[in-house]
Amino acid sequence: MTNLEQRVFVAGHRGMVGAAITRELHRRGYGNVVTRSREELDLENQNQVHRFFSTTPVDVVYLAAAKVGGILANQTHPVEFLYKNLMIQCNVIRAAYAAGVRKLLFLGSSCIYPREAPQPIHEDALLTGPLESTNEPYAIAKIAGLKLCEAYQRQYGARFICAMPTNLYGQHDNYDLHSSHVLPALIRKFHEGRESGLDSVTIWGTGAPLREFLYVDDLAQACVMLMEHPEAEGIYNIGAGQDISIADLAKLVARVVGYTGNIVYDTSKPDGTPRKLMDSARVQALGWKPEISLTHGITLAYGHFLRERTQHALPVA
Ligand code: GFB
Repeated sequence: MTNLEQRVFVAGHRGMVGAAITRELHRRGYGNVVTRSREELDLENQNQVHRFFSTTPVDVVYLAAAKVGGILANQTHPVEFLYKNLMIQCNVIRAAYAAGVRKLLFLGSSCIYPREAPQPIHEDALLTGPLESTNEPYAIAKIAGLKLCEAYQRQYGARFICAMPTNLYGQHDNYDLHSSHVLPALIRKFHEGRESGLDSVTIWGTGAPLREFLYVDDLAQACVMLMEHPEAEGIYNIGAGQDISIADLAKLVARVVGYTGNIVYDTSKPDGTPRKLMDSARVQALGWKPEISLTHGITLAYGHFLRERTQHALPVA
């Protein structure tokens, strides 16, 4: 069977990452991509997940379904970030293996690495020190998922590999200011600041933390490449290779959006980890590299924001 003939299940196809992977699969000519909405299949429900895999032929799984959110959502809903992610990944990984799936990609996050990990962060830094407290429950769930994949590989020889992306943004991002990540939040805040003629827009923390941002379509290309590559195994960091301070990011987003007022810092909000730049040499050695620059990516994301805003009125902040 060729790659393009494989029956591919993308779990979480309505989320930003799952949607980008689904687009990338279609772009490459995959003809048998299986998706299920949350209403059709509740991935937190073990019985439903087992029934799905025992009745639906699947060769390959992309596990992009997850409870995700920005720094404040992580801090205020630790139960959901820990519990939901553990349930989804345990159900999908176990049922997929039981049904004969031998190739799976598990999506994690750069926050699995220790807060003080040497920069750029290599895959070997995993479990070498304490985690950042604002997202520890989410990180622990993702580390558990990664270890479950490693265990299936070690015990049963399954090709369950793990992609650990840096901070992502792009089409179908979450623009709800209570739960979003920084980049979509800045797009929305500066857009609304410009529209309303505000003198100042408030952003969180000190502006000093450094973050690395990758456009989600670049991630999707890396994911499909990893699943097609005959030698890919283990954990792969997937990042853009450069970081930027939140203060400089804010200036860049304001410029793309056309906001010219002041930027004010609310230092009662958390900064989170001081820096998390990833070493992505492992995935690059297999032939992947990011193609979308930060400025171009923000321009693309702003275009999607404007379209998504017109199509489905965004909730008021
Ligand atoms: O993207 P973000 O929420 O998450 O925040 P993390 C990154 C930085 O941007 C923090 C600052 O220093 C925030 O204080 N920031 C400034 C803002 N203004 C805003 C704003 O309006 N909204 C938001 N959200 N941030 C997340 C983890 O960490 O990264 C997740 O909590 C996940 O678990 C994700 O790993 C990739 O980068 O700090």
